[in-house]
Amino acid sequence: MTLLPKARSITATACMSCRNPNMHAQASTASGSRLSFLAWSLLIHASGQAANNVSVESMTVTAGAQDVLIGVRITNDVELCAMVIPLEIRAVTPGSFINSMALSYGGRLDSVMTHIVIANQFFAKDSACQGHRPGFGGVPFKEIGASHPISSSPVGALFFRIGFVTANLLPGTDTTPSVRVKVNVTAVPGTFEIDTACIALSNHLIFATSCQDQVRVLPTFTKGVVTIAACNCAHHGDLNGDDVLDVLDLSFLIDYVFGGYPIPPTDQGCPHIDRGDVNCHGGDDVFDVIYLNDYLFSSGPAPCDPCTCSPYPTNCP
Ligand SMILES: [Ca+2]
Ligand SMILES: [Ca+2]
Repeated sequence: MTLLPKARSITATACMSCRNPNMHAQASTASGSRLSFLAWSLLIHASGQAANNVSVESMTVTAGAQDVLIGVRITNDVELCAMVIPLEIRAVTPGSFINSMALSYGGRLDSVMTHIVIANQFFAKDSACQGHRPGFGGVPFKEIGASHPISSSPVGALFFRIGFVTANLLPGTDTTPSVRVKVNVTAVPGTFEIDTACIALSNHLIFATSCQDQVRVLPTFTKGVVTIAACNCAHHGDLNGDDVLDVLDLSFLIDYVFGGYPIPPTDQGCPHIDRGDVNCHGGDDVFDVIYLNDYLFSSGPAPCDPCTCSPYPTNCP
């Protein structure tokens, strides 16, 4: 489902008279003016290339319809008046589904940015960077979400291009992510990458060092690889960890719900959820005590499997 309005493209216009901020970026219709960066003279600032980098975090997450925050670190050894960072979020394993995304920023950018301009597009297939078709959106907000299930093709993709409107960004590197990509993944294991492989050089990374003189740096890029590990909540309800569901687990749960201690264990492969939420309604409370009691003594249903929720806990069997 598309959450963004009709197709737009980012247009970034250099401010010809000011130093800070030097660039205005605005969304315009796809039929309107093209990215003015394309018209800039390509003056590569060779001395700064090695220390200018955009690096996307790699990580392993557990499947199960959860939000994953992926850091995008920006390093610049020159003062920047503007930048454009296109990101392609591509499933490289069939079935490694991503069902929504959002972008936000922080760190050094908080003090120099006013908003993000985002335009995104998606591929039907991208095994050879083919099937690229215009997408949707171009909305200036600090955080914005886009939802498009990329499960309909063997290798799906979603393309994000982000334009930044900044005051000058002084040289430095972020110790905290300067941009976050928030991804909601479903319960299907696999791998996806955040890359620029399918993005044409004409729309590639740009660090602009002088907007007035149209000087830009082409920073290096480090892609991020996100592995989605299988969801495993097989130990749900076994609060004392002895691989048996019995009255001792009920006693454990009662102690926690009414006494606050000991805290039930949480399994690494079972995201966000400890073993005590046996009814999958979110959290541990008296209803879980009743539920587990009914299972043990009144032929009630077995503890739920949170891996079957999409998402947990609002849509569980
Ligand atoms: Ca047990
Ligand atoms: Ca519960």
